[in-house]
Amino acid sequence: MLLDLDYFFAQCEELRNPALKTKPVVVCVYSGRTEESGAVSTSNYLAREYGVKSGMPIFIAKKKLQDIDAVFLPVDYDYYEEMSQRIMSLAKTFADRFEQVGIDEAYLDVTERVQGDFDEASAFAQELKREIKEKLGFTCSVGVAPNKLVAKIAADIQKPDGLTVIKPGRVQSFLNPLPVGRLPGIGIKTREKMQVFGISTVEDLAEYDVQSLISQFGRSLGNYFHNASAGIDDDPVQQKTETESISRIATLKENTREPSLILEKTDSLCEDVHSTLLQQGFSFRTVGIAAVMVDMSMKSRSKTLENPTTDLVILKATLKELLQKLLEETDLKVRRIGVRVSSFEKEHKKQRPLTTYFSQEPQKKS
Ligand code: DCP
Ligand code: CA
Ligand code: CA
Repeated sequence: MLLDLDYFFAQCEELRNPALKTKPVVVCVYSGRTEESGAVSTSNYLAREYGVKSGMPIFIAKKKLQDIDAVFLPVDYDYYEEMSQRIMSLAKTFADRFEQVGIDEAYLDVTERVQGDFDEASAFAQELKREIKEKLGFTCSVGVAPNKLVAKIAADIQKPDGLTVIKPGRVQSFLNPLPVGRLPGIGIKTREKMQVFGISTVEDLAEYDVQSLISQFGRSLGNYFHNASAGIDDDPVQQKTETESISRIATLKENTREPSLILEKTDSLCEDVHSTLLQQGFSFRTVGIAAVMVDMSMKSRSKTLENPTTDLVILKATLKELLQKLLEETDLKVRRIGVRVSSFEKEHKKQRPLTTYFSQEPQKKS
């Protein structure tokens, strides 16, 4: 399931002041240069009826709502964050695995709970929506589907307060008529390019030869577009752990660009990070390198692996690859070097939340 809260910032505002509910409400990020400069963060659905949209300059929104009893409010992120946390903690109790993506959105893997039954999943989604509404006062839209990609698209189909369930056998017929721009990762530029090849709907994309897509967009994007058009996505719902990253940084014996000297250090940092990982029962997916150069400037690089791993050999090899790329970007010598792993998943269940280590010196081993 993908859960997305409706007109989130504006709904937060309505909740704290119910009198707003009958008026167009526009939440604004004022840039402070002039009284009206800045952009619309979001608006309630009443304001949207007048053509107000996220990202629109405030003065245009004001023009659209001229002579109308509309309310313009500045963003209050702290308050929205607090509301988000309450809703997400409740939603989390509905999932086998829960992955929040952004302030008002989360994926819930409920496969085990509903034993793979989509009718049951549908009832379960209704129950989730009802609880969020009754306990916290918010409406949301939910998409239920065999994977994250389709669930996300489904959630966007019916808003606000929607529920869209796409059973496995209906994925292709659901996607076919949609404009390609509904697929995540297809923005205006890609859309225009595809238009030239006569691709405007997902069906057009699905029928387009994959090799031609690859030659136009490169292997990885070409394959992604091809799979996405068939509703194929095997990205798992990834439950984030409390610790977000583990990192170690150390000063080199001398300033150098010699890879073998730097790798000696990163290898020992990797070993250190790795043993902490094992103690905490995490596997990682993202590996990063950071270097402080002789002029004290910072350079960093990171890579996200296809699958989570706990393998020290992979960690070291990825670091080596990243170091190479990093050195290609500069002529300066390296002064300090750091290793970071993140995007954790729990390997075993019985872990407690533990400390986060940011930029600590490695402890000397005696
Ligand atoms: N947001 C923003 N600027 C944007 C887009 C979004 O500040 N250009 C903020 C305000 C939104 C929140 O992020 O309330 C969530 O974004 P959504 O895209 O989910 O939009 P809404 O929740 O506002 O509306 P919808 O009902 O369409 O989901
Ligand atoms: Ca939303
Ligand atoms: Ca959203």
